[in-house]
Amino acid sequence: MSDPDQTVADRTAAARFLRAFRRQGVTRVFANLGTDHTPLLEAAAAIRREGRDDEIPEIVSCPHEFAAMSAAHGHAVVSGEPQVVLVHVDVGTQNLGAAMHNAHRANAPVFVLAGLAPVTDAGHSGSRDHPVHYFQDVFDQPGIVREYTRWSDQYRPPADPAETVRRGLERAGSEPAGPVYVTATREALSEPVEATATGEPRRVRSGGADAAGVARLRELVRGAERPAVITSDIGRHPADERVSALVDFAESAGAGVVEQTPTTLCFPRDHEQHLGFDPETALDRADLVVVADADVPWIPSGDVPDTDARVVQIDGQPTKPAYPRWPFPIDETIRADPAATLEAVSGELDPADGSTGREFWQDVAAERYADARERLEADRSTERLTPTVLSAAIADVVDEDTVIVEDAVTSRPAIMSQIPLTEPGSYFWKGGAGLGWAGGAGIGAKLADPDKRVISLVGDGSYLFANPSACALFAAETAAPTLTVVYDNQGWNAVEGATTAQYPEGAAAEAAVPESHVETEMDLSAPAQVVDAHTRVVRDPGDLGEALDAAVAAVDDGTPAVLDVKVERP
Ligand SMILES: Cc1ncc(C[n+]2csc(CCOP(=O)(O)OP(=O)(O)O)c2C)c(N)n1
Ligand SMILES: [Mg+2]
Repeated sequence: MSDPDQTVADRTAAARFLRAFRRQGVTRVFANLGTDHTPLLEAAAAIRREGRDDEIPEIVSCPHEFAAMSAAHGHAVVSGEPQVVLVHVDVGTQNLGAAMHNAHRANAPVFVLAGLAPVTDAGHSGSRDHPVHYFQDVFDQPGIVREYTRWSDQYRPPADPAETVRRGLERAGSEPAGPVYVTATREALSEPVEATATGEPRRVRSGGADAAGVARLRELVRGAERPAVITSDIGRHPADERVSALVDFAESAGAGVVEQTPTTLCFPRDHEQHLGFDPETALDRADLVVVADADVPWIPSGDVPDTDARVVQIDGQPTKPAYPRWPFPIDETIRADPAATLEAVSGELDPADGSTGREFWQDVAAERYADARERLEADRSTERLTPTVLSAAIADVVDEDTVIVEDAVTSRPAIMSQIPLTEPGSYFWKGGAGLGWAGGAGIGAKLADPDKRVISLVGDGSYLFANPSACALFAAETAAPTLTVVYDNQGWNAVEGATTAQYPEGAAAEAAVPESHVETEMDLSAPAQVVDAHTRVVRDPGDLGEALDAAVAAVDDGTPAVLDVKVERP
C-alpha cells in the first residue's frame, strides 16, 4: 500500500480540486469552513507538510461568507481574474446572500464551491457523524442561488474534479461573466480519483463590431453634431485600454460622456467632456446617444427620455438576458464589445469633424464643474459637515495610486462630483443593490493590488450591513489594510428620500420618516476595534484634514483605519 499521506495529498477528489484550482491560476480560496470541508483541509495540510505549498491555493479563513464573496468580487473586478469562494452547505450558501446578487449584476467572475450534507449514514469515512449532518440536508441547495449563477453542477466521483474546475472557471470568466456554483459531499471529496488530461478554461468575450457595424456607427457619428455616450461599465478590466478607447472616441467624435451608475471609472472625472452622472444631461441635448455597456442607461419614467436623438446600443449582451424586463427604446443595436468598436470608429474619424460637439459639451461640463465648486464653497463658508465637504477633504488624500471602493448610497453624488478620479481602475461600485459590499470588496481590491491605497467610502447603513467586525478581522488576518470612511448621517437617508418622493405631502414626510433615523448615539469606528485598528469619530469639519491624514498614514503603515464622520443629510 502506498504512503497514506501521499494518497491523501495526491489522489483524493479534494486534493484534485485544490491542485486544479492552482494550476488554473487561482492562488487563494476565500473560505468559510464547516464539517463538509474536512477532506479539503486534510489534503491541503498533507500537501503543505510535504513542502509543496505552491501546488495549491492558500485557504484564507473568512469570518463571514458575505465578506468572503464581496472580497472575491472586489478582487475579480480589480485583477480581471476569477476568484474562488468556499462555503458551508445550505447555511453558508444563504450567508452569501446579497453578495451573490451583487456579483451577478456586476458580472464578477467567482467560482463558489459549497459542501453538501453527507449522503451515507455509516460505512464511509465521510459518513454522517453529527446531528447537523441531518439538519443541513435540504431538497435543493443549489436552488438557493440558482438565479444568480451562470452555471451550476454537483461534483460526482469518479469524475476528475480538474474538469469541474476548468468548466466552472470557463463559465465564470466568459461573457456574460459571473458567479458559478459547485457542490460536493464530503464522501465525494474523500474519494480517490484518477487524474485525466484536462485543458484550459477558455475566456470567451465579444470582439469589436464587424466592418459593417463600424461603418454604420462612423456614419452616424459623422452626421451628428452633439453625440453623447452613456456608459456604466466600459472601463472594466483591462481598464487602461478600455478607458483610453472611450477617451479617444469622445475626443475625436466630439462626444460628451455620462457615467450612469458606474461600476468602475469609465472616463476621467476631470475631463472637459465629462457630463457627469445624470443621463438626462445627454438625453436632453444630444442628437446621437450611444449606450455602451450599460444595464440601466436611464430611468424611463415621466418624460425621460425626452430626446430626439437616435439611440444606438453597443453591447456584448444587448437584450440583457439577466433582466426580466428591459424596456429601453433602442433605435439601432450593435452586438459587440463597445470599447473595441469605439476604438475602431475613432481610428476612422477626422478629429476636425468633432469640433462642434467638443465645444458644445465643454460648455455643459464647465457649468457642471462650476456648480460643484460653488456647492462646496457654500457648504464650507457655513462650516457645515456635509457629504460634499467630506468628499472634498477625501479628494485631498487621493493620489494616482488610490483605489476608491464605494457603497455610500445618497452620499454618492457628492463623492462623484468632488473626488475627481482620473486613473483607470481607480473606482469600483457594487453594480447591484446589496448593501454591505465595500467591507469585503475593499479587502479583495487590496489583495489584488497590494501597492494601492484602498479607501472604502460607505454609508452608516451600508457599513453595518458589511459585518464590520468580521471585515476588520478578515483585513487583519490577510494583512490587507484599508481606510474606511463612514458617511454617517445617522440612518437610512435613501429610505427617507424614497418615502417623501412618493408621498411628498404624506404623513410619513410630515413626521420626517422616523423609521429612517437612528436616535441612539453610536461610534461606528468601534466595530473595527476587535483588532488593533486606527479608529476615530469626526464631528467638526475643522478636524477633517488632520483626521484623514492620520488615518492614511496608519493605513500606509499597515494598520486598518475607520473614520466615522458625522455628516448632515444631503
Ligand atoms: C442588503 C440590503 N438591505 C436593504 C436595502 C435597502 N436599502 C437601500 S438604501 C438603504 C439605506 C442605506 O443607508 P446608508 O448606507 O446609511 O446610506 P444613506 O441612505 O443614509 O445615504 C437601505 C436600507 C438594500 N439595498 N440592501
Ligand atoms: Mg445613512
